[in-house]
Amino acid sequence: MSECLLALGSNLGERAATLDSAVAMLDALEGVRVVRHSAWQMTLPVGGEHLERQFLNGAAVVETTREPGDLLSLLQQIEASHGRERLERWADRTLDLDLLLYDDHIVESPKLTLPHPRMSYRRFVLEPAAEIAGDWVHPTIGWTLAELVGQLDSGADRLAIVSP
Ligand code: A4P
Ligand code: MG
Repeated sequence: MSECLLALGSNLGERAATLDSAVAMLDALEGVRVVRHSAWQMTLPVGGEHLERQFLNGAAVVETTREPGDLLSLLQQIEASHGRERLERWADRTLDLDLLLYDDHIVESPKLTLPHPRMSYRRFVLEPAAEIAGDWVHPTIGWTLAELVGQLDSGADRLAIVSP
């Protein structure tokens, strides 16, 4: 059994209902159990000229017997079933499900990067993630999620190198 951390986001349609429904669909999958999820937080869109509306963001801890690539495909099927269209990158979306961490796996493949490459410096990801998994150590940075979110808050003049 592996433990994963997921990020959820929605900025189109009935956002809270969409995130609730995504959690229920995840939990109903064979070999997947949602252990806990964060509160849903309203956040301002970060980056991307095609992002115009406020997001509802959250995180979930999931136990699974599915392999990482298999789990990512299932996340994409749940996105599609909520009307997610991939017209351009970083566009408004009904549902985004990202795989942030899968145990302490480090993966670099065309379809999947683990840990998620942008998780360590985004407040809309780290705050809900730290709420439910603050002690989880980021496998390449070596800091806990609580420490990473604390770093965002401290405004300290430090730089974390997060990818080559
Ligand atoms: N992919 C590789 N690794 C992963 C992974 N660990 N988890 C690939 C999920 N997907 C992964 O993703 C693009 C490709 O990434 C996929 O084909 C998958 O194989 P996508 O979901 O199709 O497209 P996207 O979400 O538009 O792109 P991306 O790069 O995932 O965007 P981000 O980084 O998720 O940023 N502001 C706020 N406030 N809240 C948000 O939720 N989200 C974004 C999107 C920008 N600004 C935001 C928010
Ligand atoms: Mg995504």
